[in-house]
Amino acid sequence: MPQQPSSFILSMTDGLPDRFDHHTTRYLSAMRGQFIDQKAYQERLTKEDPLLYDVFEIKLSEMPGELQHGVSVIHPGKVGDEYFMTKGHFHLVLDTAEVYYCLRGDGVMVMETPEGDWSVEEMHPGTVVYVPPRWAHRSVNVNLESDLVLFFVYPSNAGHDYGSIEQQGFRKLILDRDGRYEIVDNPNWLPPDLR
Ligand code: PAN
Ligand code: ZN
Repeated sequence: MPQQPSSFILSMTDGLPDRFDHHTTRYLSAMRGQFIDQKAYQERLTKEDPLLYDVFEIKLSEMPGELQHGVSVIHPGKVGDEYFMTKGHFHLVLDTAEVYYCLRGDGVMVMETPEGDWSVEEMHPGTVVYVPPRWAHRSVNVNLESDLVLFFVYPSNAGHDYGSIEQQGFRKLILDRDGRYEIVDNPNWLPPDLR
């Protein structure tokens, strides 16, 4: 059934929506294999299983033409030198794009095409990031004191392919170096000819 017109409010103080239908939580335990420092990952996990991010979504039909939208909140922290981040994905319908609007905090959007082209866009409150069709995307919180809060919009029929980027890895890692973020080559990245 097509969607009825609707609205909700994003708080001007914390960026959180006053209404949502879906709340997804991703804990450290769900991020096995995502962080480069496996030892630090295991050590942390034996002590605790922190919440890395929340996603609040308004539930819509997946009919082409609808626009899925919501808010993701990536909490501050690191595993080894690597900042807390989302899993990241390609859209299953590869030719679908996404728009992100940063409401709070400081972060980067790490993006990559199936051919291995890459891009890293900085995000601060007010930044709009356009993720073009075909680009995998991952949000990284580079501020260790604050949540990174992002509003996003994408075609409802886009779907999520987590497997491809999980298998090949993102080409670039975002690591903390003396309190600043650095973009570093991922030694485990599989280039297109080796996949
Ligand atoms: C976002 C992401 C959200 C969480 O809604 O799904 O930020 O990231 P992961 O899905 O990679 O865990 C989006 O990009 N949707 O398409
Ligand atoms: Zn997406």
